[in-house]
Amino acid sequence: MADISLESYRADYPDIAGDYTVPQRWAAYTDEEHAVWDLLGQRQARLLPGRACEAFLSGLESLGLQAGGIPDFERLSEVLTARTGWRIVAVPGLVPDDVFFEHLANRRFPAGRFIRRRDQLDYLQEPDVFHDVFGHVPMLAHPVFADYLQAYGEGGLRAQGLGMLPQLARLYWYTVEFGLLTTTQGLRIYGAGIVSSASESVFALEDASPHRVAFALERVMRTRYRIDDFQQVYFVIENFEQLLRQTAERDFGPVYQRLARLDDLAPDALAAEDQVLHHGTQAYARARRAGLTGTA
Ligand code: HBI
Ligand code: FE
Repeated sequence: MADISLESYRADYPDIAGDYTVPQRWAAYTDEEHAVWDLLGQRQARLLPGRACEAFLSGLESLGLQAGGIPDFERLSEVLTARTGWRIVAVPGLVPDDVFFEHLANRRFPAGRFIRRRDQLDYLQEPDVFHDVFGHVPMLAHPVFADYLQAYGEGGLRAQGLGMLPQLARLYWYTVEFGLLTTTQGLRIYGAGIVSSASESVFALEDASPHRVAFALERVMRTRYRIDDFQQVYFVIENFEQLLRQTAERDFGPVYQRLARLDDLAPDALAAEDQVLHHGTQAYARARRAGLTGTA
């Protein structure tokens, strides 16, 4: 794991604060950086109708995030605060878990300040401003999801010291980043990692390879994940109230006690109690292991 200490960031970000925030310095973005945003935004705007959920699409539209360059966090925060009380703060990249939880618990979403280069449009492990703002911020305009993300941050703060942070990170991963939602029109995406990726926006919904399994809190918290490729399983929620109920005010102590006695599940495993919506072929993952397909 890369060094994410304050000291190591200070070399490139001399004005980093104790909570890892930095000034966005919006005026310093180049025309090329704004053009990369617009290119990514326009590409996703074509793909997402009929794939992303209504809450995401209406947030994207009403916050004006599809084009017009990299947003100014100050102005964006004004609009968002009026809706749900959330603000966007700039950070250099990944921040430590406790810092991340503290921001979320206080309705501040930490967003990377930098943007990927034109030759990295499809693949990036570090969260940049396109992933963080285009991917995450539209959902923060949805009141129930906004409460869920705060509840996740509070749950993280409560869970510190229980030694179960990997399990909590899985909940974030399989909901906030890679979550799917049932609707009367079929499955829709709400996860930021999917909506900010052209290839995964199609794969997550339409490919036969990954499993699609009904969301269950402890099942999700047992499931390892991969950060370097498409997911092998997606978890499907019924609605955002379900997510909020499972997380808000929850005492994670008993959950963790039960989890401590259970083995972790591999990303492609199915469990006996799963409500399987689509039993994946895992053909994509198998081909990747055999080296048959290119890098996504
Ligand atoms: N930092 N900037 C940033 N963005 C994240 O999504 C993030 C992070 N630090 C920790 C983290 N996510 C997760 O691993 C936590 O949910 C545990
Ligand atoms: Fe993210």
